[in-house]
Order: sequence, then C-alpha cells, then structure tokens
Amino acid sequence: MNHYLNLVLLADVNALKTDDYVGFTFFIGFMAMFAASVFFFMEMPKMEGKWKTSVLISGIITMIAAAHYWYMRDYWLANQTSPTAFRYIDWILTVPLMCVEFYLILKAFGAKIGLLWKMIFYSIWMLVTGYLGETVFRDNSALWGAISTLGYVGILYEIWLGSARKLAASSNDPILMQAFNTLCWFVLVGWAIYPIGYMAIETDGWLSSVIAVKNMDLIYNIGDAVNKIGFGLVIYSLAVASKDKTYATA
Ligand SMILES: *C/C=C(C)/C=C/C=C(C)/C=C/C1=C(C)CCCC1(C)C
Repeated sequence: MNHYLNLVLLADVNALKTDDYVGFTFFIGFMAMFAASVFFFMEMPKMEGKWKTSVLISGIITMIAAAHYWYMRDYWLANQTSPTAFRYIDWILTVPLMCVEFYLILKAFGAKIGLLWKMIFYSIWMLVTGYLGETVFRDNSALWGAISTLGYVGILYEIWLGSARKLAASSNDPILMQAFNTLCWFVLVGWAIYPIGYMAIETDGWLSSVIAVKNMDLIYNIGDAVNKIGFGLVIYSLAVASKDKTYATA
C-alpha cells in the first residue's frame, strides 16, 4: 500500500517538469481562479442590493474557470497538448456570463434584455466558429478565425459605439462610467490576447516565427487570468464605490 502510494505521488511530482512553463501556468491559473472565487463569494454578502448579484457572478465566472483549470492541468500533464475541449467548454459558459455583467450594470439605466441576447449571440458565434477552426477545420483555421472575429467585433461595436455605450453615457454617473470604460478596455485589449494565441496554431501563419505552437496555451492562460479575475475586480470595485455612495439600491 505504502509502496503504491509512493509511486502515485512520485508520478504526480515527476509529471510537472521544471522547464514546463506552460504547465506552470495551468497550476497557477487554477489556484488564482480558486482564490479569486473564495474572495468574491466572501465579499458578496457585504455588498448592497443589486451589487450582490454582480459580485456573485464574478465569483461564478472564476469558479467555473477553476473547475476547468483543474481538469486542464491534468490533461496537460498527461498529454502535453492543448486541452481544447475543456478550454472552449469553459469559455462558452464564462464569456456569456461576462455579457451578463455588462447587462446588469446597465439595467438600472434602461438596458433591455435584447441587448443581453445580442451580446450572448455574438459570443457564441465567436466561440463556436473559433472551436471549429481549432479542431474540425484546422486546415482552414485562418478563415474560421476571421469568421470568429466577426462575433468579437460585434461585441466591441455594442460596448464602444452601440446601445450599451449610449446607456452608460446616459447614466450621468461618473463611477459607473469609469468602471464601464475599464471593462470596455478589458474587452478591447485583454480579449485581443486570444486571437493572438489562436494565430500560434498556424504552422506557417503570421506569428509562427515569433510564437511556437505550444505557447498558445501559455497565452490563453495569461489571458484568462487577466480577464476573468481583472474583470471581476472591476465589478467588485464598482460595487464597493457605489455602496459608499449609497445610491446602490436604485
Ligand atoms: C474567460 C474567457 C474569455 C474572456 C475568452 C475570450 C475569448 C475570445 C475573445 C476569443 C476570440 C477568438 C477570436 C476573436 C478569433 C480566433 C478564435 C478565438 C475564439 C480565439
């Protein structure tokens, strides 16, 4: 029994090589998502009114990611290849929830449910076509990447120029406007990390001389940590700032 346990433990320890930097980020990613979830869940009850829901969703986003990173870590150790299915299952749940966060903060200023559905449609379009480009139609990954980018552009349009932006501007609320702007920058700059990672899969693509294929996961892992935890912290700060101003229950 002891002997068996030793073998199991040794196998686990040996599986993460000292120079497996992509593997490191899967482990760090899991722990960071887990810790962030604990933080958001513990802080949630201290928030006021509608902000409880927003902070709760921040925690659910990082919790869903923590669960998938748990699996992706092991998958990477065992296979040293991309855990593409887990990755996209995670995204198809978490990205629409990030759209819900936008909707919730704009709801008090007249956001209609149609805006939420539109943004969810764009994100599902973006992720399903991206998945097809990484898997079934990998030979045509550039084309599928371009089709996917249309969904991304749709989201960018809504928040930077479209109705979401107009609602935020009409709020006349500097704290909300500032948080909304920060979230928009996350989507413009933070989310742009993903198409860059995607371009690493093309062996003779634009980035192949700069980024090796195996680094795609490194890039995705950094993107996830920045975007899921950072996004959640912006919502959290908005909730705290609004609580201090006591208009939160409006
Ligand atoms: C928490 C996970 C997030 C915020 C994931 C975001 C993912 C994207 C913005 C992915 C975008 C892609 C393109 C714009 C084109 C190439 C294919 C994708 C799916 C990587």
